[in-house]
Amino acid sequence: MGVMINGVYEAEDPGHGTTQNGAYERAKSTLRNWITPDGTFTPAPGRYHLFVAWNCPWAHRTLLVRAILGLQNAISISIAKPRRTDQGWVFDTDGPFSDPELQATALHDVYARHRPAYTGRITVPVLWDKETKQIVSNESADIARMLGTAFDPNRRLCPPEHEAQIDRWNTLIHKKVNNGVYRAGFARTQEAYDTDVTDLFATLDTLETHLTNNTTLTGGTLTEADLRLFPTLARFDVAYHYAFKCNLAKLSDYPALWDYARALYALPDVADTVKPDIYKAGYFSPSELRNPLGIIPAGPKVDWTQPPHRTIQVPA
Ligand SMILES: N[C@@H](CCC(=O)N[C@@H](CS)C(=O)NCC(=O)O)C(=O)O
Repeated sequence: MGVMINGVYEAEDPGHGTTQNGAYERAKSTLRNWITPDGTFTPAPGRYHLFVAWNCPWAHRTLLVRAILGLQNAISISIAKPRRTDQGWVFDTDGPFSDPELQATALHDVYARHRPAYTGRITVPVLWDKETKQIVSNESADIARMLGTAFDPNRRLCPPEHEAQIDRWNTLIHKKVNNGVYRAGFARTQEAYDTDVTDLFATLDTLETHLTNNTTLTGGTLTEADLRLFPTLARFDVAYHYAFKCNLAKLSDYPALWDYARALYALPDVADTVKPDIYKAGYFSPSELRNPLGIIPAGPKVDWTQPPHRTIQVPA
């Protein structure tokens, strides 16, 4: 973990994210502008660039919206290497983990290009504006919503009539599932871990019941809420179950959730965003507290291609 202070990247930030009772608190995103039809940042194909890492679940939600809406040509990407270094997220000079847009060697260079005296955490995803050469946003929830609305006038992934329901699912799932696995994995006391792991599995039980009776979270066609749940499900068995001690059950032990996850995986272009070996490399990175030697476990083998029993429709 690291932080940038007045444009200088500091590798060590040992206190990051832990409160007095040992519970993990995620830092708030600081750059939160929006793409709108009439503001500084207008929607235009080719104007924006996303900095991501395959293993980051927050980046994954933005990649899923981009894939489902077919925005791969409209929004270019740079993919950071799965393992962070003492420079945080880094890029190679060429190959799949290089940065074709700014030729940055580390993500902190991108933040420094935005503001030379930047102070704050250096996180993916980052949405970059090639025209004004600045960061639009480093908050994945906002990026997912703005790609799904500014770049799709029909708001297929967030139809106004379902927006309140989508927001309710997003709030629950963010707190108890997307961030819940991190709270369990980063807890520094038994009490904090016990609370978070119990909340996580209680919420998975709720989702299992809901998805036994419904094809998707809103019950109809795919929405943004499903794309915000999926990144945690995609990482669950290969990463969170072991690396974050979320081991009361595996995803594959939940018939409906596992079927739903495979139905999402089967949607066009979604499989291209799922990288189990990279999840393992990232989540089993050397960590003094969780995995000092950085050894990556061999299993488990998860077969995402088993045909699901349900079909999820992408809204036309
Ligand atoms: N609120 C941010 C959180 C993003 C985030 O925490 N990303 C992680 C990777 S999964 C990161 O870049 N961490 C680097 C750090 O905190 O130093 C969002 O959802 O966009």
